[in-house]
Amino acid sequence: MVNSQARNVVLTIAGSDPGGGAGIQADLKTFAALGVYGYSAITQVIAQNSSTVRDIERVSARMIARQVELLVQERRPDEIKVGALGGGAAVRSVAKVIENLRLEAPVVDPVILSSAGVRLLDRAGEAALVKYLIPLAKVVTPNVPEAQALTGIRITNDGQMRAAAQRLVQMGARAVVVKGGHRGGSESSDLLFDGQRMRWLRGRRIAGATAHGTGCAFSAAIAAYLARGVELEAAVSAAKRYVTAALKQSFKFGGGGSLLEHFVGFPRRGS
Ligand code: PXL
Repeated sequence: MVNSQARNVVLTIAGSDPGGGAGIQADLKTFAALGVYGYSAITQVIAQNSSTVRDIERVSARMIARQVELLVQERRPDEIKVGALGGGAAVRSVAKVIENLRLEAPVVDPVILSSAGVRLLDRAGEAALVKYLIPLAKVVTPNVPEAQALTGIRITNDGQMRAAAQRLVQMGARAVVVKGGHRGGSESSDLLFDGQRMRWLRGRRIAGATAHGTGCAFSAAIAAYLARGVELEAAVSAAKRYVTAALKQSFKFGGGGSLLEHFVGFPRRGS
């Protein structure tokens, strides 16, 4: 037995997807696949499978903070990823615990809607995200609908995507990746802005890929690469390559939605 300070530890603070395609479960698989140890604090328990969200029970703001506090007592995480939070009280609680314990600036995936169209953050939560959590973020990773909701900028072209990225940095994020996948078309290109430089991460849409939880895997992978000491731009590029590979290998159970293959390149049973 070794007392291993050498292990890289990433904490995810997010909702539970019992189907394992998104949320906490997707984050933990991503962390494992990328060689970092995963801590996880649950913000909401969601009854869902790969295609349907049926019911949501929020974990109290106090209980969210408690989970984080006890983990941090034992081992301070090298990086933190924040996903679906539910409401304003959870957002404030997460921002407060990060500030009070002087934790690493988080990778914030500003999840508002699930892929099934159900709200995973209410209106008060959106306002709290802008007020308390975006200003703490090391990088924030909205898709196009989230970037529109947070900035009020309508996005249908590259210029508007750049404007939204600039706005999110003005709102206090150190860096932002606006993910272009929801724009449709044959491309799926993302835009990284770190306050200095804009950089397009070009990608092609993968035909027929409908998996939910791509945003979860993407932000979790960014946090994992950062924990391994990779700098931001390289971490974001590597995360995009990881999600692309996981999407190419995605699969379905019966008639459900598709599920990412988080363990790309690992041996497995079944096809
Ligand atoms: O992909 C957004 C998302 C985030 N978090 C949880 C989810 C989903 C989508 O379904 O279930 C827990």
